[in-house]
Amino acid sequence: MALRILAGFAFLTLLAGCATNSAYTPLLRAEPAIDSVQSRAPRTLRLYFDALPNVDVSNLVLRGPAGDYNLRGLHTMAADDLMIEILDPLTEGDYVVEWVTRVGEDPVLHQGSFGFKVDLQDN
Ligand SMILES: [Cu+2]
Repeated sequence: MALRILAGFAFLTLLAGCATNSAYTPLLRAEPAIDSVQSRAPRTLRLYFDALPNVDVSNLVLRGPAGDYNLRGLHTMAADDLMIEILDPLTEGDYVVEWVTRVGEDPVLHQGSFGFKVDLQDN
C-alpha cells in the first residue's frame, strides 16, 4: 500500500519535473493534425515522436465538449508512434489531446497536449 503511494508520488514528481523542463518535446506531429480543423469526426488518434514510444508508460487522454472520451487499445505501429481508437462519436467542438510518454533511450517522462477542432460538413 505505502509502496503504491510512493510509486504514485514518484510518477507525479517526474511529471512536475518534466513540466518545468525546456521547450523540447519529442512530439513531431499528429493525426488529427495539431491545431487543425477536422470536417469529419476522427476515429483514431495517432501521435508521431522522434523515437519509438514505450507503450507501457504512455497514456493518451481526449477531452472535449462531453468531457473525457473513451479510448481503447493504446499501441504503436512501430513507426515511432502511439495510436488509439476513439470509442465515442465526436461531435462538433474543440478537443484537447493530453499525452504522456517515454521515447527511445530517453529516460525522461515527457508530457504535452495539443488541440484540434471538429467542424462537420453537411452532406
Ligand atoms: Cu494502429
